[in-house]
Amino acid sequence: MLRQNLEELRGKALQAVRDARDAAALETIRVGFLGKKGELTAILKRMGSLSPDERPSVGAFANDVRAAVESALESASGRIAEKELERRLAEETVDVTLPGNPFRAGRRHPMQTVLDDVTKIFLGMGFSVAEGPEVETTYYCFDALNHSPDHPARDPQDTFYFDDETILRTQTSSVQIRVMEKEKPPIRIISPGRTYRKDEIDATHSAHFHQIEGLAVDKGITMADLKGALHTMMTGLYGSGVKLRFRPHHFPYTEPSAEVDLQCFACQGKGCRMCKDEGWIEMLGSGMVHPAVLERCGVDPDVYSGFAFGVGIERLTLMRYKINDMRLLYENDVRFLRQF
Ligand code: 2NL
Repeated sequence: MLRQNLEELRGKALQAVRDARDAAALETIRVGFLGKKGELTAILKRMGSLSPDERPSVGAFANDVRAAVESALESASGRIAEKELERRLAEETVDVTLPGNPFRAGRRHPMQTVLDDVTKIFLGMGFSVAEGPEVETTYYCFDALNHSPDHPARDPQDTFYFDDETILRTQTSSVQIRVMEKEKPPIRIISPGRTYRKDEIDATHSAHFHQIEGLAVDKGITMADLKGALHTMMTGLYGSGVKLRFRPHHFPYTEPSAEVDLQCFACQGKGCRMCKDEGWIEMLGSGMVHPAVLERCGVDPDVYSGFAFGVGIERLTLMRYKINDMRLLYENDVRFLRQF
């Protein structure tokens, strides 16, 4: 009777294993037949009703049945895993011969190229790069730079104010003031960065632009050092033939002050449309650091002197690549940027 039950159980279990299609179905079969509350256990519980001489052979047969079902489950599980793998391989095949998705590489912005070049040129002359905050106090932008209390640059019409003494910096001189306050000469730094002015936007103006200022303070610095440094910069950017002209000017923070013109590369100074018949193109402002500025930063003007300059990166870039509208530098149209 029990033997017959066991044979039926084996037949049912093996058939179920053959019909199983996935791992979950196999697990259900295992639990249903071999588990603690499974059919085999239920049959074994009835072994007590057998006579002692029947028990060993039925017990052995029960073990055979368990082993047969277990081995069937095991090989079925291998078969199902293999099928699953085959299915996934077929379904997830990658055709490595298909062309890839085209990847559009970007380009270094021409202003970044110019900044990198200028930086390299000045690093070569022993300068280092100093950076500072774009949100500045009126002290670092105006007072420390010797601007009189009624200087027009302080006008809220021209400068972005947050409150009476907090503004967006109008030039990166503020960075250099901070360095002079903290460090003792010799000082040789350039400070590149964003600057802000309330300008109407057109081909040559923007409300934010990029500047590089340079500062050298040491014993015995003269205007000859300024000329040499600027000549080295312009030669590095525009080639060995460049001619510079220093024209007297006025800034509150330098004395003497000079604006620096580059001889027009389009007409070699003869006068053309590019230079508006001037023969020269205005490039930057410069001068010898005003003694009052040195003094306010704790640098003794009787011992030290310094030169400084400020130049727009936009201007340098437009000239270098012969671009006629500054707005092109801000639009980030890749068709434009790809040319450089
Ligand atoms: C321009 C050109 C200039 C400076 C910037 C400077 C910085 C310190 C002291 C003295 Cl800490 N000068 N920078 C000098 C001359 C010109 O910028 O066109 N500015 C309106």
